[in-house]
Amino acid sequence: MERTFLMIKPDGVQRGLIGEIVSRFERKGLKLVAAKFMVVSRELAETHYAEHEGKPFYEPLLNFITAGPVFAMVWQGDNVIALTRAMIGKTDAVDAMPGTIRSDFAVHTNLNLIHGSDSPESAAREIANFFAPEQLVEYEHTVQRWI
Ligand code: IDP
Repeated sequence: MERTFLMIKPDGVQRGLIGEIVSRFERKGLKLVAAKFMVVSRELAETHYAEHEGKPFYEPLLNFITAGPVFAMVWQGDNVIALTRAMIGKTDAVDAMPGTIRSDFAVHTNLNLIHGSDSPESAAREIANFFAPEQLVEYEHTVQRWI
């Protein structure tokens, strides 16, 4: 069973979209494993976005992700990484398919509401950056056999 790290960014929190976005993943049948409402420190932002260091949007991206609270989550399910990336949509809202989170609610590339891990390796790294192992809750998701 695969896990992914999803984070509603400060724009999603400020726009009151936590419930809407979480609801989409719940209705999909994915299993919530951990969640945390928090402000990302500069240090954590640098770690999380290390792959973008040196790019023109790097500094604005750090300023944005630390500008207000985020809603960090871990979700679990078969193919959860590919499924949630598909539900989130392309980075630029202009290219995102209608029905995706970014197409439905975002306008700009830099204010694109949500982060989702793009591979099992980045998911493992990002989950470990944001959550201690004991914060991942183990429980039976009783509807799983119907999904
Ligand atoms: P993703 O979030 O769709 O996986 P990445 O390429 O990993 O996209 O980029 C991480 C984040 O950096 C994006 O979600 C977006 O907020 C920001 N970003 C990426 N490319 C640009 C850009 O060209 N201009 C401004 N911000 C960007």
